[in-house]
Amino acid sequence: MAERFDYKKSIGVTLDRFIMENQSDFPFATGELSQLLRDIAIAAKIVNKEINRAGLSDIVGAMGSKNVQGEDQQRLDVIADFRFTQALTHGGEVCVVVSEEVDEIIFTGNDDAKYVVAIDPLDGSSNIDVNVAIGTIFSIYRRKSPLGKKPGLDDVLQKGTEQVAAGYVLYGSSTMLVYTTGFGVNGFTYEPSLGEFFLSHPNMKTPEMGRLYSINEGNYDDFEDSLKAYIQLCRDRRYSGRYIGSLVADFHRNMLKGGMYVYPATKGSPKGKLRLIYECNALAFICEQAGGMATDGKNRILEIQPTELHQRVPYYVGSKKMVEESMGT
Ligand code: AHM
Ligand code: MG
Repeated sequence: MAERFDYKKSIGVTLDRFIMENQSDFPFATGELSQLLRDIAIAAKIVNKEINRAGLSDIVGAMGSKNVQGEDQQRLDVIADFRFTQALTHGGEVCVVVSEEVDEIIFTGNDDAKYVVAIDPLDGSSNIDVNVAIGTIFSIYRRKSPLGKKPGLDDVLQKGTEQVAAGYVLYGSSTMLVYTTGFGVNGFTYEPSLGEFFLSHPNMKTPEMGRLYSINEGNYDDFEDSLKAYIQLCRDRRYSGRYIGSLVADFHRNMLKGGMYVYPATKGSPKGKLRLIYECNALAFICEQAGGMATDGKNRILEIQPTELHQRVPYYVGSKKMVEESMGT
């Protein structure tokens, strides 16, 4: 007799199902956060499609196709910004969006909505046009101002500890969406033929100690002496230097394999390069949830009170023991 199929065996958990099943993590949840996460996932699928077609854009452009804004061509980071802001505005759960791509706060007009989103729609600008992995980074906060009123800057300038969820999308050799709501970190891999993200990396944890260090060593001469000494220690220990120059990709690899990413203060950029609200807080939240650590070289990233939208901070993030060692603790 032919072997029977086991119909009870799971065929995989989709992102939508996972979000729905875990909604009960939030007492009194009304489903708005779940819907918001699903909106982000839909925009990510669209952006993923645009990125995959990017190499064809000249060819398609020559065939007369228009992009999202009716123009002949747009840079991918502008397209990504449009797609995410569009999804978050139409979704109805978000009262305010702030984007690394836009100078000012974006009011969605949904003044009854409870959530605020900070997003870097497409990070890794130097890699966008050269077919190297890039990413989207997002943080979700609960608004501070009363429902129904026009939201303001105070709704956005919240410490990272206030995040209710954060995540990133990595457009790499496969596309992944990784997020946390403060109950561990879960990663989903995109299956393009089905148009679905499937749970592939449940309950992600990062090794306590790693052997990878990711830093732009071209800036070495501008580093503080303590950081120079730590980099020298990494070299002495024959750790591997790995630097893509795409934060999400460097972060993701280090989280899985164990390692540390640093964008320090340099003489040219005394506050570092990366942005607290759009890039650092989300990945710090995820890293801590996975057992890692994130600091500005001295203080915990998540406890820094932002004072301006596009504020920069020095950034040390990754395996706990490496970050501690690099801070001399
Ligand atoms: P961006 O927001 O303009 O893309 O800059 C952020 C990126 C990070 O993804 C990356 O880690 C870093 O800048 C690389 O900077 P550098 O080229 O100075 O090493
Ligand atoms: Mg960026």
